[in-house]
Amino acid sequence: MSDLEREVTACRACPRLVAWREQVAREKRAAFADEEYWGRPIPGFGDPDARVLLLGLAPAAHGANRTGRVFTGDRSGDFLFAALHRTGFANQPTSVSRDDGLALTDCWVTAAVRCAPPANKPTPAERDRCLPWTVRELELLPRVRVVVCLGQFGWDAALRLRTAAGHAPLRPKPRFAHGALVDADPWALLGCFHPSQQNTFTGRLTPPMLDDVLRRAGEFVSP
Ligand code: DU
Ligand code: SF4
Repeated sequence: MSDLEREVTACRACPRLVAWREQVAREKRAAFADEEYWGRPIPGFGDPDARVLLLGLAPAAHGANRTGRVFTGDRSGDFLFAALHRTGFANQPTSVSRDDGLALTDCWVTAAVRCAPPANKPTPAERDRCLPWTVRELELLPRVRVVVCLGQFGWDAALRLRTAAGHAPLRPKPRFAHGALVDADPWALLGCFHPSQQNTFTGRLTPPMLDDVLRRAGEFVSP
């Protein structure tokens, strides 16, 4: 575990989220009653040499908050890791626990808020409090050249991340859209609908659509 990982997983800065992540970890969901929940902040995961960064919203209560790995253990993650495998970024199509052998190549996955929020909705204060962790994470990922922003929240988080890291605001403010690509220094933004069930069950985001975005990210960094 890196120093940053050690520090972030000990963070207790947001009282509401600390209470929620720990309550969920105590009460559990019946299907996971035998499991020890992680119940702490979730560090990012992947290849430290990654040129592609995937930026999500926040851990799911019974997904990453249970397993301790970003996007791991829920349907959004199942959808995402299958796509990462099809497009060559992951060595296996599933991610089920912190020690399941998953390895990513040229890709790092993280979330803008690191603790599971009630109703998947962090407050603006919680969102802003967590941002410096991602700024520091980016400092440890010097090769990142494109950020795949999952949903409007991921897109806005990426814009905040830029300014928090000392880069000038982009004018006019780029608007989120699925497939929107905004090249900028030091990294581009690439918009993608979030692989949440409300998008994947309704067909708003299909596997080919997600594959296409991930392939474009790969082509962007290796033209
Ligand atoms: O709160 P806001 O004005 O929507 O800005 C959010 C975020 O987006 C801020 O960190 C700067 C960035 N941003 C930008 O890049 N370009 C703009 O024109 C306005 C805001
Ligand atoms: Fe700390 Fe982020 Fe969790 Fe808030 S959401 S307690 S800042 S890790």
